[in-house]
Amino acid sequence: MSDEKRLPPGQHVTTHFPTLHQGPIPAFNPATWDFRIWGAVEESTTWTWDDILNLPRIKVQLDLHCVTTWSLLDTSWEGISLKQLVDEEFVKPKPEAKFVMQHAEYGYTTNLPLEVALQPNFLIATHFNGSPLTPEHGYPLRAVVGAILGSKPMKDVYLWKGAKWLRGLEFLTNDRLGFWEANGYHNEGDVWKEQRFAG
Ligand SMILES: Nc1nc2c(c(=O)[nH]1)N[C@H]1C(S)=C(S)[C@@H](COP(=O)(O)O)O[C@H]1N2
Ligand SMILES: [Mo]
Repeated sequence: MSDEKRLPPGQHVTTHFPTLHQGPIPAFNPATWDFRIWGAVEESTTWTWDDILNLPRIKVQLDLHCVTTWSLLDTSWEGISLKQLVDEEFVKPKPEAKFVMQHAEYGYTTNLPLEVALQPNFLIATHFNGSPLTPEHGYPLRAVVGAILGSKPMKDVYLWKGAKWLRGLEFLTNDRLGFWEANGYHNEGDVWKEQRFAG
């Protein structure tokens, strides 16, 4: 596929990986860090960092599209697939669970339909391009969402819908707005429809 076709409307290719976030970069202490799963699930769970390291892992290649118009192509990620966690019953959403809220350090949140978070282009990542995440890109754990080159059609959303310094997932029966979604960004954020800002 030509780069042109890979590039959603209004985007341009960048070759470095910019960093974008509100507030400071949090410190990581594996002794106190935890990861919570709660809300519309059969059992709430709290995982330690060791528990996270023992979950099944996959690799995925993504084109990242930031709402501020840069796109970074062919990025390699390694981490945990939410779909796999659900399929293998590490996480059991209730039938009425329809949305997922990502909760990160310092209160950053972002919401997605559960069906999007279960796609192969959504990953709970520990590694970027073969190395552990750097602090500014979300170490130790972040969600990342992008486009998979040549995949079957699926929803591709802007990168703000992947929370860095992720600390938990809350399953929701009704949609709620995350940080940017409540501050003027589009709730769906489809990169091909250029859903940058709320109407
Ligand atoms: N915790 C947290 N995650 C966040 C943000 C943030 O402010 N805090 N910013 C989002 C936005 S707007 C973007 S574009 C991406 C940027 O990821 P990067 O800094 O790794 O490029 O992180 C997203 N995840
Ligand atoms: Mo962003």
